[in-house]
Amino acid sequence: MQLLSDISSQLQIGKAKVVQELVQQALDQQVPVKDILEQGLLHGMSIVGAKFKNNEVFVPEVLIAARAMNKGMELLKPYYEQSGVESKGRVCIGTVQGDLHDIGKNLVKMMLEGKGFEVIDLGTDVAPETFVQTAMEKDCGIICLSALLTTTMSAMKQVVDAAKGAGIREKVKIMVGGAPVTDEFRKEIGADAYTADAASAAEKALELMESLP
Ligand code: B1M
Repeated sequence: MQLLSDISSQLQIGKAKVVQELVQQALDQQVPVKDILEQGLLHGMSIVGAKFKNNEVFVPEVLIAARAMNKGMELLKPYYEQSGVESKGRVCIGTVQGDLHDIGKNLVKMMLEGKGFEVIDLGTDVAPETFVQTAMEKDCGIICLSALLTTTMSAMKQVVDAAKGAGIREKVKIMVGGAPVTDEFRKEIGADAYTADAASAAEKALELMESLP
């Protein structure tokens, strides 16, 4: 569909305002929200990612594309929200220490909110102690961790260890995700769940919440 491919190509050149306008047009034309996200925004971002890898574009271009992606996502957010849904519980989410990538984390947050969770967003570059302290103070049933760099994945284990150290490991579930993360890695570090995408993360969170003591 031309409109979706326009969203993708305008995102790739970082035209945040145009992306927002096109997303709004697509919504007005009743294009399914899932298609706008996957065939428009995520498609554009994956092309930027491939070009970044091949040194065809650099950090500034990626940053402006990411800003356009986040702007587009803002308009989709209300469509994932459910009104009048009873709270499914509280979770905290963040990108681990040393890591500034937040698009995937924001998507997971949006999907969790869509399922009725109350989400505390700690942002990016979050210290292990901050996750644990927040979970304790705000009574979060799940800590959600995102990492996009192979060099920052190890910070996920630090969160698991910090939760053990604080004596809350039995009371809180820990979910991990992000492009370099795998289920094997999840097992290795002793986290409770791994999912490959944001929609499955929200589904998994519902299951985990039900299994809490
Ligand atoms: Co960065 N970067 N980046 N970057 N960047 C990657 C990740 C990289 C793969 C690009 C590449 O070289 N091929 C590479 C990592 C290589 C590696 O570690 N193996 C890389 C690098 C090297 C870097 C820098 C080191 C570059 C530099 O400075 N030389 C630097 C690091 C900065 C830092 O974090 N300390 C850097 C910087 C940046 C920008 C700031 C420019 C920008 C981030 C802007 C922002 O996020 N606001 C950026 C971007 C945008 C990317 C790429 C192009 C796109 C990432 C993205 O947003 N994808 C990325 C290349 C790529 O992925 N192809 C790349 C879309 C997003 C929806 O996907 O986050 O994977 P993702 O989320 C998915 C799933 O993973 C899952 O759900 C989402 C889908 O539904 N998911 C979860 C995510 N979290 C989850 C949590 C869950 C469950 C599922 O449960 C809790």
